[in-house]
Amino acid sequence: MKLYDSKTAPNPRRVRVFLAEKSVTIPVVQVDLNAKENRTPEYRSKNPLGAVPVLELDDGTCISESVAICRYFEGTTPEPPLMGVDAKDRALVEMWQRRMELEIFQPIANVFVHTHEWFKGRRPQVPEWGEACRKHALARMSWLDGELARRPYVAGDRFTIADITALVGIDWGRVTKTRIPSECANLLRWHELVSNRPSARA
Ligand SMILES: N[C@@H](CCC(=O)N[C@@H](CS)C(=O)NCC(=O)O)C(=O)O
Repeated sequence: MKLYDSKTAPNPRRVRVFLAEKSVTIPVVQVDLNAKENRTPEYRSKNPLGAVPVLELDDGTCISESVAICRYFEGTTPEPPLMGVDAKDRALVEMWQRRMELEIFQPIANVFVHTHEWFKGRRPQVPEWGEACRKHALARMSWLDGELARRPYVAGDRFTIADITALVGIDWGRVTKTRIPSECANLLRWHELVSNRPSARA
């Protein structure tokens, strides 16, 4: 099997952090997004949407979508569990993972897509929408700060995929100066905690 990755891109980093937590290493193929290697017919035959990451299995099956790839490895390498341990816990981790994706990661992605030079000529840009998403992301960070007053990690007492999604999204925000507000002491404490895990360097 191999992972189609792009070293500086946030979505593949979610998978790399997940794999590092599981101590799983697999062959990696770097896809150069600047050179539009992800737009070639060959790459699109693996993911018609032309995005990284993609996990290609030995039988040729291609799995894209970061969380779907993580789900595969949660099944093949259950320890340590990163997506919940029983029915209730799995549902709660999924709830928090989706909240982190929809309310933190995606708005921060939208700031980048709609305001950053890199996407000029690649996607239609609506800078006003980018700024609205920045406001939304900052408001959601304040909300998350309140949640983290009650527990160490996003979904409870244990590090999970919800922390990975939030960490990668928040780190991505640096590129567009969408940073954790200084008054968010709990979120800053959490960010330091998860950034100090060896997996955060993946
Ligand atoms: N929903 C997908 C998003 C994948 C995605 O948007 N990947 C970005 C890199 S972070 C990409 O390949 N962008 C290249 C492009 O849009 O040209 C996932 O969860 O993996």
